[in-house]
Amino acid sequence: MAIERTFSIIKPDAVAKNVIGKIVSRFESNGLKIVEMQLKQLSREEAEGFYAEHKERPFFGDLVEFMTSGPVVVQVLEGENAITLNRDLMGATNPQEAAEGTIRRDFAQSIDANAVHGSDSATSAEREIAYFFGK
Ligand code: RTP
Ligand code: MG
Repeated sequence: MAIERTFSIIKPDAVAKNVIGKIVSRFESNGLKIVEMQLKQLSREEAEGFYAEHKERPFFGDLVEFMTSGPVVVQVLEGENAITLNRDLMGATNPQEAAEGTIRRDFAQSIDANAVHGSDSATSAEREIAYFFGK
């Protein structure tokens, strides 16, 4: 299995709840290494550009509003099968549908405030890492 990199965001709800450490612990104890990390306030332009694929969706405005409502942690995770492993650790987009033991089940309250973002493919990971951290 190849070593991969994926992009992750700890969203404003989880930062506000003081669970950055608990979420990072989930990554580390499952074999993912933090290779880049920054606490930052996203601007509207940064959030809109990041979620450009959802521009036409009805929830886009709320999503951008939420992602700029407070600081986030942007990070790059590295490990075997990192992209799929991170998605598995996160759980379903809607925390009510997320499996037991997943980050969203344990720390998220709603489909909007759902604690974490993770790249959904190798192509997305490459774009998202470059978007925040350059090459
Ligand atoms: P993410 O991109 O944040 O990792 O989440 P995801 O892949 O699980 O979900 P995605 O379909 O990419 O949607 C991005 C974010 O938009 C919000 N969303 N709201 N109200 C809705 O129906 C709805 N659908 C999606 C969620 O916060 C989701 O994480
Ligand atoms: Mg997504």
